[in-house]
Amino acid sequence: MLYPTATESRVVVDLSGVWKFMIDKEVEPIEVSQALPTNQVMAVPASFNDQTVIKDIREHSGYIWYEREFSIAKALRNERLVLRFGSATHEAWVYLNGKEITYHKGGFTPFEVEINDFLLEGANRLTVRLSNLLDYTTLPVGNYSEKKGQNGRIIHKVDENFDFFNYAGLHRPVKIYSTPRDYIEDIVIVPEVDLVSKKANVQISVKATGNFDEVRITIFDEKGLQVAQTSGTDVNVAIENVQLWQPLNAYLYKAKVEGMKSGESIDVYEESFGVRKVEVKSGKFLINGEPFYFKGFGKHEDAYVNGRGLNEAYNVLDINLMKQMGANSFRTSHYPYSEEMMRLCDREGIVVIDETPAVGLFAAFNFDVSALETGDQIEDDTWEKMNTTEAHQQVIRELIDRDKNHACVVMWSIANEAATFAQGSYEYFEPLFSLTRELDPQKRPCTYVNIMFATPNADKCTDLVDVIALNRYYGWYVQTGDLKTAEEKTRQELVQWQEKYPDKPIMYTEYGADTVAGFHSAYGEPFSEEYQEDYYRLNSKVFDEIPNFVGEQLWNFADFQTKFGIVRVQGNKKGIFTREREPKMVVRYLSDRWTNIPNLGYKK
Ligand code: BDP
Repeated sequence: MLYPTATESRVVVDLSGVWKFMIDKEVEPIEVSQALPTNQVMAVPASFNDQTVIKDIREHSGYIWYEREFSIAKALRNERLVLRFGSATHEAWVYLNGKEITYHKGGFTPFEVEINDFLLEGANRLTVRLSNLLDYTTLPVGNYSEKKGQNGRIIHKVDENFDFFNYAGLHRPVKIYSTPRDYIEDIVIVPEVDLVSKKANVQISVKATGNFDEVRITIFDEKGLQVAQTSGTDVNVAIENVQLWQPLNAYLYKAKVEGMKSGESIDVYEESFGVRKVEVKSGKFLINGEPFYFKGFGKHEDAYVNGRGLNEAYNVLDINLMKQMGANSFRTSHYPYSEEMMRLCDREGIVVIDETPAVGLFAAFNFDVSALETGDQIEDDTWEKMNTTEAHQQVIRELIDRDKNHACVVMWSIANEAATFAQGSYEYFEPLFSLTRELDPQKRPCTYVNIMFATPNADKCTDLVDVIALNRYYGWYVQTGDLKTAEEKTRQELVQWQEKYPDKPIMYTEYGADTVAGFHSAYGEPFSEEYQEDYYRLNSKVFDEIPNFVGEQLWNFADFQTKFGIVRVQGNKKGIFTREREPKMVVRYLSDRWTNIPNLGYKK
């Protein structure tokens, strides 16, 4: 699915701004033929939760309504007009002038609908009903329950089966874009490169809808100079002396795709792309033929006031903070991030592990991992209870459809901390990995992020992954405060993985310790800034001993909001930056380490 941009033939109308807003009390039905009966307002894009200072709204589980009016300029009336949501979290029913025009489930991927047939002259009323409910059929997974309140009103409850606040709303831009009636619907770009001759062969497939005499494709370099031109909907374009897209040294070409009629350009779309090669070979993760070392983070889309809503200034700042530290990558934990962020990463050369919203696929999820110390078997029936296959397939389709052309995306993460140690997990995941590999035109490596219970002996799904991606909390959830034993345990386990899977690269996708900014301890106690630094130092030491260890993405970039719980004080404090992006002490140590580790060739 193409990102909506203005071109010589297309106009984009941004519907961001202040919308009408209403919580659905479910006392009487809402009449979509009428304007929403509310004076409350809400900024879009943003989460609704932190904008009103009303507890009932902040914690509302159930249905909510948004509405605004817009008009379409006469000049655009004869164009094809498409209404597009960057995301609507988690389920959306969309009405235009009182008629339902589309529906979408899944809170982190875009969807769109043609609106010409529903438009009125003058003011048009756009109404959106959202649900933020999550259960065992949705991704993320929520523990859903309901009870009857006063007047028989249903009170919904979602207990997040994951460790971040269930922010919801119109999180990403809502736009109307125009195209001519005959238009370019999609573009798939697969660059292949011979690293020795520096010659690229770029396969470009165009899906054009309507009648064109010709589809013309022109490639431009970064200076705007024409590199190649050809015609067709399935073409191979050669680029000599190609400039590679490298980590932190991005180079983007532009493919200008034109639908032509009688020699005239009717529809134009411009898609940027980078040429780079990603491979997993003999325990290494290669980018452009050289071993890449991941330095970076698990993150969240999370900020004051905006919640999980798009915040481009934060995105730019976060990437600048990463670059200043010598980091080169992050994972979109635990859901697909905004398209704007993915485009920024392409531009900035930030390497991304692109994750689905499959989090919480572990029925017995809580923070008690004591079984790891006692060696007890944990009882788990996740794969009998979960009914997420359909949602999982859908989001894999939508994510690949959206992100397939991004140079920054080097790997797909199919899930975070699923019960891959439990009976039935292989049967659940095998078809999803096959689907991903089949759908991805660039055939990127795939992984899932492994939970601590899924030890080398217990895990049932490692055969499916190209890279072993581990979340480990030795010295935090286990061996709390005992970094000496934590170091031994870390080493012991990593050595086991290395021996059992000598051909698979291994990386950490999470490790961290809650740290209260400004809390110091002469004894290096847990929660202090000293402890956080000691914790990272010990991990680094072990990482450097393991030959196939190809990357460290710590948890988390910044402190973030979670649900309440006795192990959370105003959220998760494992950030190495606070939620305001002030550095904790450890940032100096990590910056020093990372600036001394090259992006390529650290572990030959
Ligand atoms: C892991 C999860 C992550 C949590 C983190 C933690 O993947 O979402 O926030 O641990 O406990 O279980 O801090």
